[in-house]
Amino acid sequence: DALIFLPKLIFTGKELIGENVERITRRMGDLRDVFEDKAAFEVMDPNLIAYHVSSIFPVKEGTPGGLFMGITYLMPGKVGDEYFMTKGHFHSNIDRAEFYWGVEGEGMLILMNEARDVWAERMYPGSLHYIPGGIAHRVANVGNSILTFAASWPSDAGHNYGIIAREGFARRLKEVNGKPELI
Ligand code: PAN
Ligand code: ZN
Repeated sequence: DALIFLPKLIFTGKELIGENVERITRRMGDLRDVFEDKAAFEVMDPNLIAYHVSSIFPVKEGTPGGLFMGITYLMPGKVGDEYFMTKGHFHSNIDRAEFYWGVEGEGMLILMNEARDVWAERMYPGSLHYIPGGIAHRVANVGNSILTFAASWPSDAGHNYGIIAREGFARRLKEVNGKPELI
């Protein structure tokens, strides 16, 4: 827990904490739909932490024109031959874009358009990723240490997890001969 930095929001000269800053934790038990290997998943501790997200909300969710920012801390590990990864989502307002940038560790940003074409970008400290509107996004930790990345998205983007929970991504990132490969 000490590893997890909770940002402090400096907003027009005032320092705000509490209702404007939130930390959520996702455990293995929250990621039932994510992994393909159900047998490997079932033997894992459902309380094991997969990731934390510390988010900053300078304005109310849904406000047009504002921005949010969040820092995700994704643990290393695998379920079968798939790396620990985020749930992944389209934005509810599907045309809303987002920036992701790598802070520490090694990851792969997995992207899918509405036609279900899938591709991936390597994440590393200093990597910057522009995710256009209409693109579902998910991150896998392909290293042996915590993967930290930051994100900024419009305050009226919203999150649509349903499509990905039901249909997944059209390709899966797996470890093949010790290396990540989209299959
Ligand atoms: C990110 C993600 C964060 C966790 O802040 O919400 O990395 O991933 P899931 O939300 O898919 O579980 C973002 O994309 N915000 O829009
Ligand atoms: Zn997003």
